[in-house]
Amino acid sequence: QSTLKERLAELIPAEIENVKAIRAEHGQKTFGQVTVDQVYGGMRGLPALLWDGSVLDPEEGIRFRGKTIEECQAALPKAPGGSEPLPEGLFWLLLTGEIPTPEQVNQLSKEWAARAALPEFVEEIIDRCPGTLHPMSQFSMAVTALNHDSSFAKAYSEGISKKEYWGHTFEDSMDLIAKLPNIAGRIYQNVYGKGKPAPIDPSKDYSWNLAHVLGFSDNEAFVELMRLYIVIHSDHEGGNVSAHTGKLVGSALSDPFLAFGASLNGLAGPLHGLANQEVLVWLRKMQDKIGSNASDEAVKEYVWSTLKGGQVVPGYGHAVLRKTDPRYTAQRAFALKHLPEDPLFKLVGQVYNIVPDILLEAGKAKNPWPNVDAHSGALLTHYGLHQMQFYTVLFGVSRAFGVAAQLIWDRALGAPLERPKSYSSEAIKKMFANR
Ligand code: AMX
Repeated sequence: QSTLKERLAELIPAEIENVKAIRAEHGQKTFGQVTVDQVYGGMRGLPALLWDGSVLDPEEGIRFRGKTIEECQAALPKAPGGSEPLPEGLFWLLLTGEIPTPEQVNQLSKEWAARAALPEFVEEIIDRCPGTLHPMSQFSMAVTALNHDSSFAKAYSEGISKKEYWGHTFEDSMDLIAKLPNIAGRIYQNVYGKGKPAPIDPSKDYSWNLAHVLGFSDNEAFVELMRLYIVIHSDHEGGNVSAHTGKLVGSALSDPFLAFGASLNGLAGPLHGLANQEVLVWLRKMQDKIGSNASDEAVKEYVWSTLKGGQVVPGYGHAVLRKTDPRYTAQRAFALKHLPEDPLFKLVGQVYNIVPDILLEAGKAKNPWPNVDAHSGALLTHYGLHQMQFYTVLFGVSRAFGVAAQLIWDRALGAPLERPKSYSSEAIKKMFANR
């Protein structure tokens, strides 16, 4: 059976031809107009990027290589005795569009475990960070520092042909993904004062090892949660801040460590990945103010006070989605199976019944429904991972899968430097003065 790299090497020539054919036939056609409002409005809806791993439908949500989350749950290989898909298989799917065999997935688990060790100086960087430095800043620093051993950067400086870019990008991407559990584990154990992370077990899968370095691998349900968590957080098409940043920085031929380090800095923003931390902070503040088991009326009043204070309700709304995020629904299904009586899960459900109507009544948000971040913190808290500032790190570990897959394809397809056009307000005024 082929390895992932061998399979990719087989697929790349045909995809290069496919892209050539698309461009020959459709290259001069237009998607439609670009309005001045889109330039001022965060480029919402502007077709501008190629992204093969996943496509986001506003009504239906994400599909990974054409497959919904439920379809991935059904089709991707599972761990022995497990029922959630293994992220190893998802990475294979993102890269190739194909479902791997259990042996191929097993081989990826082994390869990642073999590549997991961190250079000593990276461990020292993490160890020297003050516990008060946000885990996401520590995370991006450590990932950026891995560029020290980048196969791509080394080969590029020695002079390689463009045809060889993807192979080195693949090697770096495999190293990147493989090393993330050790980085995350080290940050977690340092910040929360628990000693050093347990060693990676080469006989186990990636998610088990992630749970292990955090100190939760003896809870099989938590390990299953990590498998589902990584899969659903891995990729959300190309325009979101972390994905687009990785692609943009990679387009300068910065290696995958530099590119993904930049992604993480974007993910660390409260309107993006940090929202999973913000949701828990918000729920805890609510409980402090109105108590646990509060009435619907009290919750409504708290939601209104958030909006009246000029703040967003974290975990709700989305730049593309216009329905409940299927990533939220998948986590809800997990909670109903594993922790139906958990009080925080019940509060998340109560909030779900209340917030959309209020956001609709307030009349600003284009999407009143919950996104992925409205749910994840409650699940992590249930298993004892209650350190909210750490939540976005887990999002980051997952997001590497999607960003890395696209970086490899970008180099395989010879994607050029990104360089869109910007205008000043003065220039825009002049341009449209007589139109
Ligand atoms: N609570 C209150 N107001 C909200 C809101 C929310 N959850 N979602 C949107 N709005 C407001 C916006 O702030 C904006 O107000 P303004 O006109 O005064 O600037 C108005 O509604 C229109 O915004 P929009 O077009 O509906 O959303 P957007 O595409 O500009 O932004 C997002 C999308 C996610 C940033 C926004 O919905 C938000 O801030 N949500 C809360 C934070 C959050 O959950 N982020 C995580 C998103 C998922 C992820 O990336 N991990």
